[in-house]
Amino acid sequence: MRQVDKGELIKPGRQRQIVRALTATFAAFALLAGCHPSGSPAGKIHEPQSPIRLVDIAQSSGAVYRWPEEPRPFGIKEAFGLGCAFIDYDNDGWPDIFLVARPHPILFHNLGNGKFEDVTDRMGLSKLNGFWTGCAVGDYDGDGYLDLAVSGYGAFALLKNAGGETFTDSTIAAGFDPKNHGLWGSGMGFMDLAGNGHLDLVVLNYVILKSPADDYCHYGVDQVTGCPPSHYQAQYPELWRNVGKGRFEDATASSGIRASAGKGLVLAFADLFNDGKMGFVIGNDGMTNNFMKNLGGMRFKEVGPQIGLSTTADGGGIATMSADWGDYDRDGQPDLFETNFSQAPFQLYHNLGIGLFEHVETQMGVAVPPYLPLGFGAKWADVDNDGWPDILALCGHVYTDPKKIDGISEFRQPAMLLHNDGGTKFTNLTPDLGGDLTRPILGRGIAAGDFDNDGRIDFVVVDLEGAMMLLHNETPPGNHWITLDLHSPGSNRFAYGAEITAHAGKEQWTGLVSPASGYMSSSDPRIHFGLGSTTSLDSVEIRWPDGKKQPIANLAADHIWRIDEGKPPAIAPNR
Ligand SMILES: [Ca+2]
Ligand SMILES: [Ca+2]
Ligand SMILES: [Ca+2]
Ligand SMILES: [Ca+2]
Repeated sequence: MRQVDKGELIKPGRQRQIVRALTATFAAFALLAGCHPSGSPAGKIHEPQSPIRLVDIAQSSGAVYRWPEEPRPFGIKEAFGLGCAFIDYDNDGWPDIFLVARPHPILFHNLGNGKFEDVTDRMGLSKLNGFWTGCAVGDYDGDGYLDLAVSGYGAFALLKNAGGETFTDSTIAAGFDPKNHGLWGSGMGFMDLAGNGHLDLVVLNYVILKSPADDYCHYGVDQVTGCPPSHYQAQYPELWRNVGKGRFEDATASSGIRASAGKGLVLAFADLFNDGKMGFVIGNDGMTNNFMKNLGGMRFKEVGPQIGLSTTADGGGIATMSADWGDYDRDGQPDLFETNFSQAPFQLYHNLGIGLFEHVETQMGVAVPPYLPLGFGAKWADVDNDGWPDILALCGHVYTDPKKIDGISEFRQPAMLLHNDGGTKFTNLTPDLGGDLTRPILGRGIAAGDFDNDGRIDFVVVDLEGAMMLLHNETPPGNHWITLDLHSPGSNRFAYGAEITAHAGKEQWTGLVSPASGYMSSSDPRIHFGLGSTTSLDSVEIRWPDGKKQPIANLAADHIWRIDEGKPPAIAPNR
C-alpha cells in the first residue's frame, strides 16, 4: 500500500542475475514453443468496443452503506482500508453482500428482485466490534452453509453460519485468538491445503506499529501522513490447519510459510504445478512477492524467484494491493495480474506453462507510463462476455494530499476497466465509458459476482470514505455465457479447489473455484465464462478437489448449471 522500496530484502546484484537467467530461459522456451503454446486463440484480434455499461445501483437497490471519513492525519492504519464479499449465506441462489466495516461488519440480504435488505442485526453481526480490515468466505465445518472469517488490527473472528439464520462467533471454540496475537491481519483465504477434505485458512499479517505515533511520517514541511512500508518491521503469515469438528490448529511453524517476505496484503490460490495441490501467491507491500508451492503434508516451499513471480521486470519490489489469477490468453494456464503503487507499473505475468512466468505488462498495455493510478482491489472478469477475461482495478491514494508529496497524484481516483482485446492487449475503457466508473473514489476492496443471476458479472466496490458501490452490469446481452455452481460431498461442500476446463471447437476456457482475491475480499465462488458467439460447450471437464475427474458433454450456454460431484448437471433455479 506504500511506495516500493526496491532495495528492501532484495540484493540487487543477485536479483539482476536471476532476471537475466530467467530472461535467457524464457527466450529459449519461447523459441521452442513458438511464444504461445499451441491451441492459443490469441491470434484473433477484437477491436475494443465500448458497449460495456457498469451502473452503480447501490442507492436504488437498498444496499446503502457509507464508510465514514477517517480521522486526520490520514495515517497508515486509516489508509489501509477494508474488504468486501459476495456470500450466498442463506443458499437461496442469490449472492448476498458482506462489507467489512467498523465498529462492526454489514450484511445485505439479496431479495432476488434487485433489492437488498440490511440484515446486520438479525444475523448477529452488530455485536462484533473491532478494527476490522479483511474477510474470507468458506464452509469450514462442512454443514453446507458458507462461514466467514474477518481479519483486523489486533482482531480476528471466525463466524459460523448457523443454518443461514445467524452468525455465531466461533473464534475461541475453533482455536483462534480473537486478538490475533496483537498482529495486523490483512488478506485471508480458505482452501483445502492438506488434501483431506477440510478447508484450511491462511491469514496474512502486515506490519508492526510500535506506537500510535508510528502511524505517521512527515513529508516536507507540512505533510503528515502514512509512512512507506520500509519504515516498518514486517509481520508474517499464519497457516491454520482444519483438524475437523470445527477446530483449527496453528500450523505456521511447521509449514514453511514463514519464508514469506512479510508485510502481506493479499493472497490468491493456484495449482501451478498441475498436481492437484493448491499453492498460493502472497502479495506483499513494497517487497518481493512469494509463491508458496504446496509440497504435500501441509508443507510449503517459497519458489517465487525460481518461477519468475517475485519482482518487477527490473527486479524491484511491488506494492501488491491485489493479486488475481486469470487466463487472459486462454492457453489453459492461469496468468497473474497485480496492482501497484502510483508511478510504479501494474504487473502482468504470463504463465509459460512450464513452471515459469514472463513479464508482459508493458507489451499488453496494462502498465502505461507514467503509471499514475495507485491500484487497490482488482478482479478478472469477462465483463462483456466476449470470451476474454477483462480486469476491473480500483484505485485511490494512501496519502492525504498526495499532490503535495509527488506533484501529480490525486487522492481519489477512478477505477480502470482494462478490456482484454482478444488476448493480445488491454485497453483502459474507463475514459470512454464515462458514468459511474469515472467517479473518483478511494478504491480498496472489490468482489465480483453475478448478484442478479443474469449472466453478467457485477461488482461490489469499497470506497473508503464513501458509499458502497454496486456496479450492475447493464452491458447489452448479445454475447453468450455460462455459470457453473459446483458442489462436492464431504466437508468441502462448495468444491473449493475444483478446476474446470471447457471446450467449444478450438476455443477453451479454464477456471478454479477459489473466491479469495481482490484486496482482502472474497468473490462469488461460482465459475463464470463469457462465451462470445458460442451457444453450447462441447465438453466440460471438472477435476474435483478429491482428484476425481468428471467429463460433461454438450452444456448449453446462458444458464447457471448446478453440478453436484458425480451427478449430471441441472439448471439452477432463481433466474
Ligand atoms: Ca442469498
Ligand atoms: Ca494463460
Ligand atoms: Ca471480455
Ligand atoms: Ca449480473
